[in-house]
Amino acid sequence: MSNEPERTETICPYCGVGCGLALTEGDQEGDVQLARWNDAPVNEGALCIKGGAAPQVVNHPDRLKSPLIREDGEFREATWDEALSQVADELRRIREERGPDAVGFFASSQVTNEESYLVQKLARQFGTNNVDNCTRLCHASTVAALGESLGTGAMTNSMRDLRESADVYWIQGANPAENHVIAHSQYFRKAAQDGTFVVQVDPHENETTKDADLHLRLKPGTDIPLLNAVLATILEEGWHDEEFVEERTDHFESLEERLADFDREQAAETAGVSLDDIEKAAEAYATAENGAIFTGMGMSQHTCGTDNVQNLINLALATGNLGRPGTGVNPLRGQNNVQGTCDVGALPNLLPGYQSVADDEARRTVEETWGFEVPDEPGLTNVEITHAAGEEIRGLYVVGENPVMSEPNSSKTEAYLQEMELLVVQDVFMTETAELADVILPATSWAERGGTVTNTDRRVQRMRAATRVPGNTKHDFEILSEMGSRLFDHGWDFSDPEDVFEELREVCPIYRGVTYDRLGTEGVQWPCYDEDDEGEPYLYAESFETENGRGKFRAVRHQPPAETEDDEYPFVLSTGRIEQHYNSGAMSTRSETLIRVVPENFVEIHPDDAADLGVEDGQRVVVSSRRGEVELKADVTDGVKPGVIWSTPHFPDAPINRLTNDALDPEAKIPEYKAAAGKMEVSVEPVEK
Ligand SMILES: Nc1nc2c(c(=O)[nH]1)N[C@H]1C(S)=C(S)[C@@H](COP(=O)(O)OP(=O)(O)OC[C@H]3O[C@@H](n4cnc5c(=O)[nH]c(N)nc54)[C@H](O)[C@@H]3O)O[C@H]1N2
Ligand SMILES: Nc1nc2c(c(=O)[nH]1)N[C@H]1C(S)=C(S)[C@@H](COP(=O)(O)OP(=O)(O)OC[C@H]3O[C@@H](n4cnc5c(=O)[nH]c(N)nc54)[C@H](O)[C@@H]3O)O[C@H]1N2
Ligand code: SF4
Ligand SMILES: [Mo]
Repeated sequence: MSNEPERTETICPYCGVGCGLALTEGDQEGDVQLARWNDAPVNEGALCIKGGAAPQVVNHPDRLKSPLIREDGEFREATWDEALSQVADELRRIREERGPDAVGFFASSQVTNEESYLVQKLARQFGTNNVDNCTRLCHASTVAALGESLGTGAMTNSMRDLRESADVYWIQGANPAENHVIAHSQYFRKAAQDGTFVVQVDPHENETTKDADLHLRLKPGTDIPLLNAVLATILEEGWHDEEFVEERTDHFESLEERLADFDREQAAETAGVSLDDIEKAAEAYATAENGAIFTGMGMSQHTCGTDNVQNLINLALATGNLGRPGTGVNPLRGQNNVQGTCDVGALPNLLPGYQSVADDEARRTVEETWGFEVPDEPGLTNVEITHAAGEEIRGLYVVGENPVMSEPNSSKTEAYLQEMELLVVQDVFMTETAELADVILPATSWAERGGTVTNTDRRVQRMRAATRVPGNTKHDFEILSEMGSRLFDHGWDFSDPEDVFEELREVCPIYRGVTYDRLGTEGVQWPCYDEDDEGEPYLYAESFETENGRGKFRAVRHQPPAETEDDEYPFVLSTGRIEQHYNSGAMSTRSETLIRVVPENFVEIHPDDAADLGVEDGQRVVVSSRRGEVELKADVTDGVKPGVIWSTPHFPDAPINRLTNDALDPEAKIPEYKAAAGKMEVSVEPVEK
């Protein structure tokens, strides 16, 4: 290593696995090349195609290089002083005219803990709890259910113990082989090869299916009846763990009552899965020594998302599969720092460390450090903020999110954002959202700044700057500090990210024992309450983090999606991810490698349905819903269930969110991306292959 002094170890900017990689600076300023970091704690040098291609987007010609201000409908370059002053003046004007709750703030899961911490501090010092992040579109329902029933909205276990100690994996609505590629290849697939029995509950056939010993291909949106049939089987056979239920849980009777006389045949039929397979899956999980549950967007992104995840918690509690290595309920978190962005309080109802804004004592302790009063009413969520544009909400400050592409029913999102009196976008690229902004603040990218990020198994790790792309950009940390200093007379005098982290530790109990020095190369897994605390690879060994320390059952019942198929829109339209692209495509579609491998969006349809419609593989089709239409390439495959059509949110030139439904889960306010009613029609000539 000593002969490569310029090697900088940092963390991949894409997904929440948190793989370490190294960068070296190229001949030209701003260019970086990939180098291996073979003892990186999570991945030991292995990277997926996205991680390997990540350096390509650092010095991309599309990078924003100067602050921009909209004047007479056109953007013009501005100085930082002009741009920051304009934003601060407008924010103040809106607050004077309509109060602080007329402004919303979106924090980013693509920036560091320190930076998202500053976004939520900016919002709260401004006087509002209207601050949220992409987790609302992602695992909001999971965080809500886990928080309520177990106490903490995070993975209960870690990749390492899940690889070493689990006898059964129950993977429902998650596709780790494509979306958490290195967690899968380095940990979960190895376990499967060594004999861990894999149950997959997913309508779709995908890379994860290659490991599945049993694949329950349910109809989208029928997870509750399927799991109720699993639970009813377990209770009937006496496979539940009575001792665990008695000693560590409350409200088991709610489950017994709901499942007494439960019609399992009917539930299996609703789900479109054989009862025999359901019973086999129930037996495998309930009789295993250690069973681990994985959950993802297929569960969370429904109007019944919170209840979906609650039913998985019911399953783990009933069988005593919590509090040991190789067990638990494990949401694989999405973006590189979505876990951290939630941990540091960029949420409308929660302060740093998941303390409720309504909790007087928690508010008092943070107020002491911050020196200002925090509002005690939860704020609006991000989709609620967008939808209140021009009415309750007049200004929006977006850091590192692309809601025009990522929120549901996006033609409406675009129209709403145009109603804002002030739209500020702080990003690295001119995104579809930035196009609508009044002021654009150009940030440095992942390879150009330092700080900490927290991965899916709660591991806080350091990111480090390897280069600086030429141009007039600033770190998110600097932009936010300068904005804070313009708006407020105290609390924004930070010299560097570590300075911010020191303040974060004071107000965030689960991070209190973490210091930059302690992070070293291994990082630290929270909760870490003091400097002698080594952190926790798995949670709840002794008790849960609920008020009385006991886990909570809550029985749930089937609720169909908000919009179901009918004569006019006969398909279930579902959306999800592919290995080679990432979220709104802002970064991945700018990577030469990734766009070469998968150049455009597509829609999957089952061969029987394609034959009925006269659609051939590769043909251009128009897919539509009650909200809009998009032209796509048809991919005829039996990987998709009959009656379902499936596409991705990754491509700006074929934005599937024009079609998705903006109905929300009533509790977690997450949109139903996984089920809408759609139709398909043949469009123009077949495309060249
Ligand atoms: N390659 C890649 N990796 C990524 C991302 C990316 O864009 N690309 N994004 C990151 C982010 S932000 C996130 S949140 C994670 C998400 O990672 P995942 O949770 O794996 O995300 P999805 O692919 O959206 O959906 C997961 C699975 O849910 C299934 N599903 C759909 N509807 C239902 C249903 O009703 N019931 C059940 N049981 N299953 C259903 C889908 O078929 C799919 O296999 O990935 C992260 N990693
Ligand atoms: N149909 C459908 N829609 C979905 C989903 C789905 O499954 N189906 N999934 C949902 C989920 S799980 C998620 S998480 C959301 C994601 O939604 P978004 O968070 O809106 O999408 P991203 O593309 O990840 O946007 C990240 C933005 O951050 C910018 N960025 C990158 N690095 C930096 C940086 O260092 N500083 C700053 N300031 N900006 C930076 C990127 O350029 C990009 O514009 O999409 C949701 N939308
Ligand atoms: S698995 Fe995730 S963190 Fe690891 S290299 Fe791939 S995208 Fe990056
Ligand atoms: Mo996500």
